[in-house]
Amino acid sequence: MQRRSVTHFTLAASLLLAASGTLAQTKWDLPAAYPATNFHTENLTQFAKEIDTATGGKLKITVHANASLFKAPEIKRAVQSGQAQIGEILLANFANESPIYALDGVPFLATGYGDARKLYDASRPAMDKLLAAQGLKMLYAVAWPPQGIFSKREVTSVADLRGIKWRAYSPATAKIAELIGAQPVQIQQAELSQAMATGVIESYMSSVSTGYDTKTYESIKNYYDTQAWLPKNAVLVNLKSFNALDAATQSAVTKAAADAQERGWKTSQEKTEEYKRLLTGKGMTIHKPSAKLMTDMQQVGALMLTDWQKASGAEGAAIIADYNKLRAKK
Ligand code: PCA
Repeated sequence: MQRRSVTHFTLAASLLLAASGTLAQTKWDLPAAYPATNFHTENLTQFAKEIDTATGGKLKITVHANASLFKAPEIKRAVQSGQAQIGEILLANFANESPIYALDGVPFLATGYGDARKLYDASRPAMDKLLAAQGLKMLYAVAWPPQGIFSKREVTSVADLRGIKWRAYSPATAKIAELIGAQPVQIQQAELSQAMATGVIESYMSSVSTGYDTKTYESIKNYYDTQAWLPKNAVLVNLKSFNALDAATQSAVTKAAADAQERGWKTSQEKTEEYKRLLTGKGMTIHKPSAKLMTDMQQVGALMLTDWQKASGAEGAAIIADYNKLRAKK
């Protein structure tokens, strides 16, 4: 008897608590790999804030910047396994899992923001299918600025890069090293400053944004603006965690994600010029690559595209066909 009344009381109390919303708060951890001041991370912080506001504090997302919670290559696995509910990854890092991710590292397929966006749109259905099969859902993706070459040495053709210590951040950037005869070393951005300071690397391909964030100008003075491709960061959520949210919270997340995506692409493009100015101010020379360097690099891109087409088969061909359709529209 005594026992039953306690049970009733507990039940009534929890119903009351649930009704007032105090039991309904959800907390998510969001591991990210880039510094808090990077434009992707700032965008994530705003995204989290907007969700907090829109849900009246029901969903709280904590952004863990600079690979402080998980290292860059571990973030995807952490979200898949539910160790983190949401996370930001660099799609190209997962090229070995599927050609759909590898597409994000193919040089000279899409070299400006307009084309990069079209390639993203064309790849999104295949990407969504792949992610769903892995228990994940993409909330949004944003391009990095175009990729160019940072080098200690002045470079007029890829022959000048032969034998050089080259930092790679993805399978594709390691493949480029292999094709040009450089020596690749896998280093994520969070460890890049130290690798340069200790002389572990003397060149790498990335964006002016990363060049600035990692103070590359302190050891490397040349940047060749090859505008080879624009890899993307993507914000992924664990499907179970997302499905556990009520409908109103889900739509608040989706809405904030759509806004973050538009804001992110715009900021990325606008900041490209600003980062060039900042790097120049710090003593870096932004070079227009020589015609020879460009044709050499384009050859590398053509080889990598052929490999990608072989690996991706009919699914890849459909993406490229959609991409070309979007480009023809103008
Ligand atoms: N910066 C990241 C990936 C692409 C980019 O522009 C990096 O260098 O690690």
